[in-house]
Amino acid sequence: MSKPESLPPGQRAIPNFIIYRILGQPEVDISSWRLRIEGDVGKLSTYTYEDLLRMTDTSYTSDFHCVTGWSVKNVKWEGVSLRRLVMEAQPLKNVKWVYVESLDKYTTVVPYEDFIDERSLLVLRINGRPLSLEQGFPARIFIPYLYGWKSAKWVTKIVFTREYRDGYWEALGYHQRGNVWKEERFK
Ligand SMILES: Nc1nc2c(c(=O)[nH]1)N[C@H]1C(S)=C(S)[C@@H](COP(=O)(O)O)O[C@H]1N2
Ligand SMILES: [Mo]
Repeated sequence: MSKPESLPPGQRAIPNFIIYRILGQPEVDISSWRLRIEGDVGKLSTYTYEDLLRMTDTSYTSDFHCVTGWSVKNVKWEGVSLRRLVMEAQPLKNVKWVYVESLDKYTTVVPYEDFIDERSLLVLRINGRPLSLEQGFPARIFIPYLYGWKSAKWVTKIVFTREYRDGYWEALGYHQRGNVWKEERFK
């Protein structure tokens, strides 16, 4: 383990997030918004924002790292443990990848074993407040040791699969996993 104050290789700290919305800012209607769990699972499930708020079970402070080289230190993240959502869905034994889709059509892919890491989170609140619209309201993914492009904002769908499929940045050459400590920036 590295010292708590140290950053991963090739990263520098900046005070605030740089907001990215490569496919534009989607409009969110919270009454019709749903999170759907699909693919190779025993149980398809759908959650409303209210459901997820009630399921909030995790809160911790961790740094955020964008592959372009900036990091924001000591961000407080709160939300629902992804492992818990996964266990409710009962994925089939041979699932290897998790494909995430967002309201703006952004997509990304995460190895199943990282998705079920105990720190992996469906984030509902940052720094003590509900996610802002620009930071992914109502929900975004956060996996502390993967680069920020895996942290899909405005998430609507989580799909468990056996077969690897590129998401938006992976199709442009970015890494299948994206571990920040191993500098897995490109394929
Ligand atoms: N839907 C969506 N999610 C996204 C992105 C995006 O453009 N659209 N950009 C990704 C990238 S590259 C990074 S570094 C982070 C940035 O998070 P922020 O906008 O909260 O700073 O969001 C990630 N999630
Ligand atoms: Mo990024």
